[in-house]
Amino acid sequence: SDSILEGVFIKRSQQKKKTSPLNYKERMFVLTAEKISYYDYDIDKMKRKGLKGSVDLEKIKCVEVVQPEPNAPQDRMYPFQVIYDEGPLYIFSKTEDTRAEWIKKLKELVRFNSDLMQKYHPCFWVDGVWLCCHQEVKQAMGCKVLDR
Ligand code: 4IP
Ligand code: ZN
Repeated sequence: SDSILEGVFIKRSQQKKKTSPLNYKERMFVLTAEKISYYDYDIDKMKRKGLKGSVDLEKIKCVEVVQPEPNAPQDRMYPFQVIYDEGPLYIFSKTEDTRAEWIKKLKELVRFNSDLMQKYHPCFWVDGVWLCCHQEVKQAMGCKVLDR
């Protein structure tokens, strides 16, 4: 269906397997009423290439900002998280305005989802630990209450 928002962002690998690497890739993100998809992106041709992944909006439980990493590089200053059953998808915007626009639109689209989270983790999950609360289980209950 029609795209609502499109943008080029950096994403962190979701590390769906214990052996998955932690890396960052530039991807073209496309938001529709049904899902958020990300594609390989040809910078020179400014065109999207192959589909790399997608998340069905109905599976999303939370969309929030993330505290940037200490000493974050310039292109990873404005992270946000899309939480669904697989865990967090971390996306990095180059500007605060673009991040705010995406979060606002995503929240609108998922606001009637079942199982929206009451609590979330404001910091990253890195190397087997939540940097906010130091819990060592990826599925651990969030440590900060969401005020909706
Ligand atoms: C890949 O690393 C890419 O970062 C993938 O991102 C990512 O998939 C993989 O994580 C990770 O192993 P290599 O390219 O070095 O193999 P992309 O799909 O954007 O290329 P995700 O799930 O983040 O899309 P796992 O967890 O899927 O293995
Ligand atoms: Zn936490």
